[in-house]
Amino acid sequence: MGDDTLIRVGIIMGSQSDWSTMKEAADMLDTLDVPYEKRIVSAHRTPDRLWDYGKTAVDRGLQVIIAGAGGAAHLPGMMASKTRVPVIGVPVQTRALSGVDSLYSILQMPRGFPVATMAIGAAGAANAGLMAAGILALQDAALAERLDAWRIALSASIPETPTDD
Ligand code: RP5
Repeated sequence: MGDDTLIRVGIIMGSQSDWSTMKEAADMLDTLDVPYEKRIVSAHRTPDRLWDYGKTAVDRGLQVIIAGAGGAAHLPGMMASKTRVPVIGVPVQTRALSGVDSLYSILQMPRGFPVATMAIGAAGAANAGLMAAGILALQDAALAERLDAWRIALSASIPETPTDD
């Protein structure tokens, strides 16, 4: 995408190791022709980067932030504490606790600083892309049409009867 493309979605993640999951969100946004940026922003390893990202998010025109992390997954919640841009949290699946640790870390926010928490893993990341598109589509008729078409195509792809194989 060109430098003059308006980026309204930020995809952030705690580690390079989260990318294989978070790529599902990016792929969904690509499918719906929604420009985005992607960054590694760790709540624990790069706290200053997290702070700067949250502090500048509104002024840079971001309208949705998709944040994925695993384990002690503080990134989505900390980002929600730093910016009023809506944060969609993706619990990355972990080896030790299968992502339930990530889920609880992201989901149980205190009153006042919400994170819209998706399912654990790849489905959650893909849904985060769809959720971000749905939010932007409220103010973007062309995107709304693309999202409607995507949803209709998905429904049409589901067979009415099961087969043996
Ligand atoms: C979290 O720790 C990241 O979000 C990642 O899911 C997890 C493991 O990170 P690495 O040790 O693979 O860098 O901060």
